[in-house]
Amino acid sequence: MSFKIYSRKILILPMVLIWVCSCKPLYNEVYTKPDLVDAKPSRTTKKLHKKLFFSSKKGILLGHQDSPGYGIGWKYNVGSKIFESDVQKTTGDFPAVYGFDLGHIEHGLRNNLDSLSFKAIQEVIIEAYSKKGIITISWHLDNPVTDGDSWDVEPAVDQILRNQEVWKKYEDWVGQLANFIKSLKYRGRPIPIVLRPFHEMNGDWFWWGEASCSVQDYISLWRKTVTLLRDHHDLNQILYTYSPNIVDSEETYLEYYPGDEYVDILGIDIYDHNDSDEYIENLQGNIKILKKIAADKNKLYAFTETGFEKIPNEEWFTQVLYPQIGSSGIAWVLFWRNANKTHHYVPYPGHVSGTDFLRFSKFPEILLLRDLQASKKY
Ligand code: BMA
Repeated sequence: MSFKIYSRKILILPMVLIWVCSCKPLYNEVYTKPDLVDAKPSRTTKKLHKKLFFSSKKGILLGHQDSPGYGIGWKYNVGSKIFESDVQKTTGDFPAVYGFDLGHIEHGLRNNLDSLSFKAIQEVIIEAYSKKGIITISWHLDNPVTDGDSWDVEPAVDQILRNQEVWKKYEDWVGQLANFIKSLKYRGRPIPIVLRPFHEMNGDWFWWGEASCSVQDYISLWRKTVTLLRDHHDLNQILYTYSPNIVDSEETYLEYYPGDEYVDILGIDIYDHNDSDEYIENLQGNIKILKKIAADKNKLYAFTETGFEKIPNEEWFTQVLYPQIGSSGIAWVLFWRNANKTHHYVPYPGHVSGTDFLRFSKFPEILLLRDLQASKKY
């Protein structure tokens, strides 16, 4: 090796190092094969994970619950194939992420718990996916012991795990869920979904919550549910997301954590209830916690539910939310559903926060459907 070449290498090496370090993201920018909950994920699922990885380097995907299902003053008609969204009506573009809830699928009913038909959900999911949208599903299932709803906090997890009859019933319910997920296909291929089971477990309002079951039982329920979906029903199109409600430390975040091999994405649900600084403080603290754990575990992280009901603060999106999440590395933010004029989380035409939401949607880090459609990488 001549001295000339050697010295050139000496010069190049530090420059490369400086360049690499200056681009260093929150965690490894190079996409390495992830250890997913499913060791044999469908090709579409692998693609989805990769897409979320690269889009999260660019910005945060805007999501909305039930977006093409209904909005203020309109509802999707089965068979119509008319794709609408209050997000589109106020920003000119559709959401990148589409949330749906499968509560009541367990009973084989026609409609979900919010009166949206499963047929409608199936049709709009296929349509959203065909447009390059990302699908996330939650499940507000009823209490299998009392047949009350998700908010019936009568203990049930203990019995699911230890009472044969209740276990059998639960198994059947998961079977109904699995059948619906299996029906989600596009061009013959499975539509990948981000599943967010048993969310907000550290709150006391669901039967799988802290007031109604032990940590160990919660973890067993999660693991058994994954095993049923993945191994018994052979569903290979799911990324599993763990979504506690606000936490105050890394320890509390991980209290109910089912384990690295049972979770693909780390989520958090936080709402603004009173337009005070509390929400901002909660976001700052919780995003820091989420980022730290995600970096340690090398997992993606997302803001799996948020919003300010009715959005009475006309600058909430740009002044309250955006400064906290803009450069957070969060993969997506999901606003809750637009049920009616007293229960909605994104503006509709004529809404007092419409202009602000439009401004929010135009920030370069806020990614909508067209951004997904335009990118080759995600
Ligand atoms: C809650 C409310 C309820 C709804 C439930 C499940 O936050 O929106 O009206 O039934 O989510 O979607």
